Amino acid sequence: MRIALTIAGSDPSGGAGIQADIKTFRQFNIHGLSAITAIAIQDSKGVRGVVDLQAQLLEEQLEVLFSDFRIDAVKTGMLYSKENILVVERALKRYKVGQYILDPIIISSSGFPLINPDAISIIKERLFPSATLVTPNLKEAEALSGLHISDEEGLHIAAAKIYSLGPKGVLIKGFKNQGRAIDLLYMDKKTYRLESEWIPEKNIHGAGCILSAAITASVASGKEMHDAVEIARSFVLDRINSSLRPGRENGFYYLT
Ligand code: PXL
Repeated sequence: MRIALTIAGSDPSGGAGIQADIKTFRQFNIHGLSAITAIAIQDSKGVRGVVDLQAQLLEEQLEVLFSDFRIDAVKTGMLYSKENILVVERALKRYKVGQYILDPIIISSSGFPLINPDAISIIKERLFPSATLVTPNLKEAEALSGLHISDEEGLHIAAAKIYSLGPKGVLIKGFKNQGRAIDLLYMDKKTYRLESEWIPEKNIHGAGCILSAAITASVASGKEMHDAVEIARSFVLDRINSSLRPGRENGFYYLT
């Protein structure tokens, strides 16, 4: 049995975070473990608040999980605090994690901050060098690189700058060009331009979490990174096409 661990926040509305990761792992026949970093207060209209847990609580969750299970891949989502980041850094080193997918969660689709501002430089410094893949969306890539991305050239420059922080690969998601969605995968000194249809008019919640969870599940089951990214992209595209609005009115679309 292949096993993946997500270290992330709880989204009680069931669209992103831990809940989305576990559902996605299941869809890839992977046994999912989870360690909770923070709890978002949210419904289908967006995040209303976030409360982070004590870092010691995270440390204890990780200690028992790593001591019992042979974990094939780890994913981090919302870590929120500097203290949580330092706990994850220690665990990754102590338990020699081979495959680590880092989704650098900074802000929710509804615009709510999902990391303490003082923790952004810490995550870059302490966790990026251990990551097999970092998966920022366009806004996160701008925040991490300090660059404004306005064209595909800018996308390449931002990817190279994030790569220089030490991860083995960088996937920047969601650049829009002439009605197409362009993702850029930068690894092994190569860039791969991944193109698909842009699905307009839908405000979607959780797609980023599900993409990185699907990549994590695929590498946990033994896929190479490039193949894992391709598989995860088509999985998410398919789920976006069948997404639904579970809330009462005018809320986000969720990937079912
Ligand atoms: O989609 C980013 C995200 C990640 N993790 C949690 C969230 C959200 C967005 O709402 O709530 C827990």
